[in-house]
Amino acid sequence: MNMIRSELKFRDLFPRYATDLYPTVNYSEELCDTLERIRGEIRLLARERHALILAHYYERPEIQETADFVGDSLGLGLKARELLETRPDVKEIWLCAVRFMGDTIKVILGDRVSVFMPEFAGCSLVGSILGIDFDYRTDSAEEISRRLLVEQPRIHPVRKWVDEHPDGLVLSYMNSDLESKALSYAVFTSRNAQKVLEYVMRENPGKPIFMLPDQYLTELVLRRAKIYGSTVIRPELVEIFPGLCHVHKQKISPFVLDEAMANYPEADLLVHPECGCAVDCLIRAETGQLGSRKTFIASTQEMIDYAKRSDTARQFIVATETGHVYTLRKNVPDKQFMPVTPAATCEFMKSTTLDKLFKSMEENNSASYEVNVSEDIRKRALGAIERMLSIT
Ligand code: CIZ
Ligand code: SF4
Repeated sequence: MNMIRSELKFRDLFPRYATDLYPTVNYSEELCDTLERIRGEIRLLARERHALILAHYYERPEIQETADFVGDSLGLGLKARELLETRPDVKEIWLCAVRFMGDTIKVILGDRVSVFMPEFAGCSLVGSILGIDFDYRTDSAEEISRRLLVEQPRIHPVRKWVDEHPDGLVLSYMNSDLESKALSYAVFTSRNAQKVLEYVMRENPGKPIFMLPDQYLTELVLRRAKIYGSTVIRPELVEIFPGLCHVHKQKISPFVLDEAMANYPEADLLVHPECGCAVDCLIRAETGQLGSRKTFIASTQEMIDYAKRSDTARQFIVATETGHVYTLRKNVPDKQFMPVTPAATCEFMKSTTLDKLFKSMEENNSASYEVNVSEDIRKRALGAIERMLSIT
């Protein structure tokens, strides 16, 4: 999605759309004006550097309002590919997202465009793959992100699976380390997980498949295939990796969703498949346990499209990372969006601040912010990423 930067001033936007989502930030008029001034400086730097700023939907509101393009991970990948063909003037991409999305963009762009990130932020799903345990109550996001960049398992679990299943195919989520993508047949995101799995099973009948890392997302795709009688997806051939996102699993449990439903008895539900409550929600919706409440379990981009076109519901409970609630409110201003809980924030996505973006772009030598990918792994990962982009 091309989110157009708002004409409204930050002081008119953030107190209205963001205050309840960021209880620790006081979006006072003074702070809004300061952020707006920094945005102005960043826009000047972007022009000087022939740079485009891309951001994920889970980023802070001020980052979303500074970027040239805001999207989900698939949208960001497609945007990168489009730039290759249409914007020879662009020399740099500054990406505000998690590192694993940055790797993917770099693989797509190769040497043509330099990719920078103000923060090499991690993701708990990648920690699940690499078998690195964290305590999110005590370990800082910076420390976890740093460990995810340097620590490697002695034997990569995907390599082990590939060695044990010579005819098997790996499908890895966008939020996976680059080695997993390099060992994969195709990458997928929450927007196209079902489509990619269907495509792969149709093209490779009977082959075992390893789908990683988010357990709930995979379970949801398989459960849906059973409920709706898919003639292509054969769940018995799919091995589920037991990875989980700590935000969606721990902070958005069935209990948390029930509490939000009690508070908003009329609201429909927008639920992300990574949530701890997603499969439960699908079953309850299918068996009529949610009454007249409509339930839409989908990716961030699909939530926006659905909320825009829905002509019955006026109120939605949003079960995903809180950054996206801002995006929904901003894009669909005639409807009301409530976070399932304001606690569902991802410290990795939030570790990119406007100040960090400004300081990293301002430095003469931005090399320490550059995303570098060796040519060997780039070549190995490109096929799986391109396959996903071509299926979509
Ligand atoms: O694919 C993405 O960008 C993520 C992480 C979530 C979503 O549903 O879009
Ligand atoms: Fe990773 Fe979860 Fe944060 Fe998304 S919300 S970036 S899956 S830790």
